[in-house]
Amino acid sequence: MTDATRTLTLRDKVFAGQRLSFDDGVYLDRHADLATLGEMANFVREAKNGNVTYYNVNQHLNPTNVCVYRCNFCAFRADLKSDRGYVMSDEQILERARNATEAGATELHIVGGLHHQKPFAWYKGILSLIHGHYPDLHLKAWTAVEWDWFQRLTKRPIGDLIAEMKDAGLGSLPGGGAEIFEPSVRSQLCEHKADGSEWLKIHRAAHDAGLRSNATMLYGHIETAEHRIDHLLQLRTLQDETGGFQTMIPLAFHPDNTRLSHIPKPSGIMDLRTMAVSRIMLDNFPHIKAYWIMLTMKIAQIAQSYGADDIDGTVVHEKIYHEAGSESPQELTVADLRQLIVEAGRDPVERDTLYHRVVRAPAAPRTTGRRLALV
Ligand code: V47
Ligand code: SF4
Repeated sequence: MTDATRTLTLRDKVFAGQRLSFDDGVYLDRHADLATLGEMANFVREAKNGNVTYYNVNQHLNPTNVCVYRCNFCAFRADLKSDRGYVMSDEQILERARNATEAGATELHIVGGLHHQKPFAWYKGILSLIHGHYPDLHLKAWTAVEWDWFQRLTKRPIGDLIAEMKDAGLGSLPGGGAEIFEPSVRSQLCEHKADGSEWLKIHRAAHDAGLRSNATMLYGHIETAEHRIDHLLQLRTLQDETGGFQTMIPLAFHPDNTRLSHIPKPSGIMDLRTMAVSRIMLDNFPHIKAYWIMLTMKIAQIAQSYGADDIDGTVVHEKIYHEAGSESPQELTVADLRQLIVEAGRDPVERDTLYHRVVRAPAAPRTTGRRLALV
């Protein structure tokens, strides 16, 4: 069979709603032409989400960058004694939560380093503090790597830790820390932190506790097509079991200031191909996100025709990608986000973290208005 014939056979399968296998996925990733990949991904995207592209009004909070681990792709972390290291005080954290609330944010995305000297109670206290003052702010907190660290610190089962954090105000889990599950790649990227099976175990536990979570895949470094498809299929298998994932976010590697700075950034074509393949393979994920900070605003616009139906949010205090050379702005206004979506020919819809539509009063400070209701 020629490349063109095999691609068309796979296209027929996708258009007939059939699931693609590992071999199909590797074939598409390696050989399919970009136009047909886009057509297939767009078909799945429109079948699931119509012409809508979602965004949210959110902010990021990274309470510390001090980290016991030394992931080779990370430009964010700092050593305990480093001049770059910081730990936010309760007052600073509360000030950020207040600013976010005043700016109309519905979500705080809270992740950071694994501090050598901070106990589980410190991480839990951050959620209690914010939730006590701003109970309407959804707290999407701690990557699976952080949850694994909490287990190591406390020697307690993950279900108990999740239940305690839920009581403190936890709303959902972000998708970070997944990188590439395949052990030989993972050991070269981040040798000591939670492995792929632990990452999946923690998300399963969150879903079992009634929480929703996201998933990510870090691409464009030392991995191959086989590693990417294996990663996606492990996510698809867990989603078949639990249905707890909301969004998959393919994350393009940014090499600046990392130990892998000799590797070039993935190209725009690779960004679009990975977005499309993620959308096609993850037939049971409701949403695929084009995270504009990581992709650039231009690629985030085009990605909406390659499977993405979400572009993340206003963000404001992003550090992980900006330390690694992201040239995207630090913040977009709601008007910017909506224009980015409208120009791509899609209908912008504000969502909250759990994909309820947010309805706002027309006149408003800073964003588009005070939140009235979730529908
Ligand atoms: O876990 C770190 C990645 C992740 C680099 O759940 C890097 O809605 C590229 O997970 N180049 C954190 N990637 C970000 C993340 C995320 C972002 C937006 C939305 C959501 C969500 C989750 O960023 C890390 C790691 O995989 N990362 N350093 C780097 N130099
Ligand atoms: Fe630490 Fe996370 Fe950076 Fe790894 S990616 S070094 S766990 S902050």
